[in-house]
Amino acid sequence: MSYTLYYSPDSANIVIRMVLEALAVPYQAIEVDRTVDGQRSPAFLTFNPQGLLPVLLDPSQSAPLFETAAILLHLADQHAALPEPDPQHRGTFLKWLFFLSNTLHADLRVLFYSDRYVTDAQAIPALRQAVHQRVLAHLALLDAQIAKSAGTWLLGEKRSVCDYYVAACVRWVQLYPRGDTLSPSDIEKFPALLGLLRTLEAQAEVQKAYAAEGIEGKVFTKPDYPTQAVV
Ligand SMILES: N[C@@H](CCC(=O)N[C@@H](CS)C(=O)NCC(=O)O)C(=O)O
Repeated sequence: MSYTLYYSPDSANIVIRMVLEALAVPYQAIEVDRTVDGQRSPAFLTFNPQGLLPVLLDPSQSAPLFETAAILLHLADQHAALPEPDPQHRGTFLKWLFFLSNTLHADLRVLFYSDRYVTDAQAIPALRQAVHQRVLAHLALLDAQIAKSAGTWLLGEKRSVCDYYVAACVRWVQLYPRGDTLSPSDIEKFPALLGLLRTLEAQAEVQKAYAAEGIEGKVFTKPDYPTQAVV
């Protein structure tokens, strides 16, 4: 059995790719261009009617998977890993995964696609300023949770799909939208979160996943743009 991941460099697919690498499961990756010929093509819309990346094909499933958190939850469950099943801590896993998806990541989309959230482009700088404050508040919550839960991973001693998701979000908010981002010094205000990012960016699966999308170096704490255009 082999998964198929549809991707564009540094898009949300990178979270799934890191997890596939961490699980050491076979997968093929198919690049999709970010235009009407790619992501908005009739063929791609049959995979995800929203026209968004990522999409994962799992031969065991009746339909393609979309939505980053849904794919992460599916992979964690299918492989009984990241985190290993633990009924007592299932609720903690779910609540942070959903927080990342419907609060942090959703706010990042307002930053990246601001023109879709205003009727007057002049409103964009103020909107982004407000969303940056929200994102900083979200990062403070995550920092406190990491510090509380033994200081390494979001859920405590066990690494989970949530850690890869957090790290990618923190990377993106330092890079996108170009010219209007948080800076590494903003992230340094959150020592436990910074520790997680440093630990994670040194992991082989993370370096392998990013290298496959043309991205190298300290991908979370000193992020740089991929060689190809994104977002
Ligand atoms: N809620 C979606 C958001 C995914 C998302 O924002 N994907 C971006 C790439 S990082 C995308 O496809 N953007 C194109 C668009 O919004 O038109 C998820 O969690 O998968």
